Amino acid sequence: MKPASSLRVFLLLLFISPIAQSAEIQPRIIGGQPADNGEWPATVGLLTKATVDAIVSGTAVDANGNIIPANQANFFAQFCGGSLITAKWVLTAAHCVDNINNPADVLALTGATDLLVAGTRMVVTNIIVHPNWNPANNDSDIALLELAQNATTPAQTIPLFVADPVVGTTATVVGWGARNFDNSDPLNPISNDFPAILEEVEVPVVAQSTCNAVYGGGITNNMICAGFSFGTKDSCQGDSGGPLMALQGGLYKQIGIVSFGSGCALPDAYGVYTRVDEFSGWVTSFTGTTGGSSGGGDDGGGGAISWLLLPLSLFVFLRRRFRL
Ligand code: 4AZ
Repeated sequence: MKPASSLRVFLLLLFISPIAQSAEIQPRIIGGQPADNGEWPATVGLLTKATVDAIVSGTAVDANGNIIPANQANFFAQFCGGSLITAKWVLTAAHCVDNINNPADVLALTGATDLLVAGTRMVVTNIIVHPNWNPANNDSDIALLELAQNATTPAQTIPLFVADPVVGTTATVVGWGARNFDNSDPLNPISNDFPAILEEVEVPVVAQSTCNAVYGGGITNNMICAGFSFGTKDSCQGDSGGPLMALQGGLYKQIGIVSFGSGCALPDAYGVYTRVDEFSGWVTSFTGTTGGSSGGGDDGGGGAISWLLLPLSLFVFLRRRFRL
């Protein structure tokens, strides 16, 4: 549940050392793989602005006293995920932003797949945490961030599911979160293996009763679980706030928001997500839409980028479909 940015300080050492280069063969995130460039264009990275500023201004040094290059700012500042549901509104988890008093302290990175290469850092003007967010049981783990400007190409919006997804639906979760979880080291289960390139993994939607059986009845109607009884594929720390998505009518729509879990990718402990269709009324009250290219409100820009990206989406879809 804790943002991962502090762990990245340790990662820094690994990242710059020659050992880190040979560690490139490390297993990919909890059962996933790197996304193709531009494959999940609605995905947002939440950045700690102070970290970005320090690195960009050339005043941040690593443990050896070397100045951290500016192109690593997004990588070290990223602490959570999110998704663009209109060009102006980012959906994320309440637990990602409930401790941020000033929206100016966070930036929303749009249009990025590789944190070291591209993306646009957007100013956040407003953080709206759901009034029913309950950190004690993780209920209503949902928040909206308003951007100062509309996100533009190559960023794209994603619509929300407005009805419960069918159990067994194959869903994809993406994020820049931890790629390893080592339960044999309970004091330090999260390795410092964070990717620069967005990772993706497919997990099936799990029945509420199945999930409640392993979480002792703690799964509310505002939550949805995904994963395998035997674990192996999951979201993890740093992925929080990011989208769980599935195809509906040939379009990817968002089912859930990465929220919590008992560890990551462990047997009998599914990933738990905020069930976004329970919040369509709340979302619409701010954004005027449940996202994507339809609807009103601030969505004009979102629609425009969606149309512009149609050929790219088609290309990516065909590549994925036929493994070109
Ligand atoms: C976390 O700590 C976290 N396996 C996020 C997702 C999951 C577990 C932990 C799901 O932010």
